Amino acid sequence: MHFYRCWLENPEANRLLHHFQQRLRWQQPQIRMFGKLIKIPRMQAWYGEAEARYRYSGLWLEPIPWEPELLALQQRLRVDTGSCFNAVLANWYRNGNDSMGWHSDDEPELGVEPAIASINLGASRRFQMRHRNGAYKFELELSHGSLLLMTGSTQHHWQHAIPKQKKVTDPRINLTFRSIRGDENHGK
Ligand SMILES: O=C(O)CCC(=O)C(=O)O
Ligand SMILES: [Mn+2]
Repeated sequence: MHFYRCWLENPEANRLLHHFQQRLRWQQPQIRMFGKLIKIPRMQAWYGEAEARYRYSGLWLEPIPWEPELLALQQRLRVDTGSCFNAVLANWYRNGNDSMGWHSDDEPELGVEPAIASINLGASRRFQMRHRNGAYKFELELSHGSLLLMTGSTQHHWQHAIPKQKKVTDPRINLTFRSIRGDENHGK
């Protein structure tokens, strides 16, 4: 795992935060939890190449074709990380009441040791990580303009979460770039 605190300069990060808040096609899908349908506690949008269909918390997401600023970030990530991502899940936490529960990004569509590049814009939020064996837990502060790169066996051994932070009033956008394998590769 690598963390780059100042991957984007402040003026660019500010511009992108406003751009994505206004321009992405945000939705608040429902998921089934304990037999009930509930809205996820944040807004979400899935962009990328046509083959990048993704199952996330039991939802099938059809990608919206790349938006120019998302594509520009994808190209920058290819240069900086060497990974070629074909899709991005955008999460908009409107304030500290929005959150994401414990999970790992280990869906079969992502392959065995997925690289995931996570860009942060807006309010700083706590990113918690816990080892599956229960022995270790730590957290990072994901600040405006930072990049978190998760690679190798991270998703296999660790879960992560964004807890609610009642005192946070500002919005945050997180972009997790992923590489989804097409249907023909599933199960191999
Ligand atoms: O908002 C974040 O930093 C985490 C997002 C995340 O874990 C995900 O989209 O799978
Ligand atoms: Mn995740």
